[in-house]
Amino acid sequence: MILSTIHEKIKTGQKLFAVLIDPDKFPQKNLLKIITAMETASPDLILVGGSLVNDRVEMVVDVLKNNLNIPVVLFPGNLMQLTPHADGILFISLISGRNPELLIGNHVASAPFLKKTGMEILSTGYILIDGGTITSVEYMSQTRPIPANKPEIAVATAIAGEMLGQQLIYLEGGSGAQNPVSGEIIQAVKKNISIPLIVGGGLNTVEKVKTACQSGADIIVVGNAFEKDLSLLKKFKELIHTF
Ligand code: 1GP
Repeated sequence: MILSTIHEKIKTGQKLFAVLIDPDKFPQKNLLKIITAMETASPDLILVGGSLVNDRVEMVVDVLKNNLNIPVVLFPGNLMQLTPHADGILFISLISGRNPELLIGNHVASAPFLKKTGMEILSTGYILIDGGTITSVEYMSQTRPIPANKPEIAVATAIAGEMLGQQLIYLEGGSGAQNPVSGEIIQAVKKNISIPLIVGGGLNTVEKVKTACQSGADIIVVGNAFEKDLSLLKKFKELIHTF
């Protein structure tokens, strides 16, 4: 079970490292390269998802599952990115936004299908924080992020997510964010929830990953940085596991 493994690792003081694969950005040739890099770095989780409709989601999930022994979890940007081949799904409700389709509509539409697949459902409160520029997730979701200088709103949103029964909180700066979620916000949210805290978006240097870890992130998600430099995978893994 993915969630129970997450809890066990956190209980023993570990942080987890999740690699995000966007099927749009990884043609097959790069996918094989990243698989080789993941064999060495061995992240704790692989997330698969992106902003657009992509006919390769299932192929990407299959290639990852056939070559690696790491849980593959869907992180779908839309309903067209669902495949029963994954081990689990971040069943994301965009709780920083007020777009009803992303709060409950898509969940209703996909629930019978997901139930039938038997995959693990990880109910996740997804909180978008302003990362300095308009990111794809902000534009595609048509929701406004929480201002970066309003940690109290991020905290209130995360508490509400936990009270609603969500199992994970994801603080998102947006893929390729100019500024990742600040240490101040991560710390404030972490202090106020008791469920695991995922942080991602714009974590592209050792320093930024370190800040997120030191501030209290339990799971670090990195995607974009590896598109430019695959050697970062091993560096980030070693760093995250020193905490
Ligand atoms: C995006 O949090 C993830 O949803 C990862 O962001 O691609 O900037 O690492 P990056």
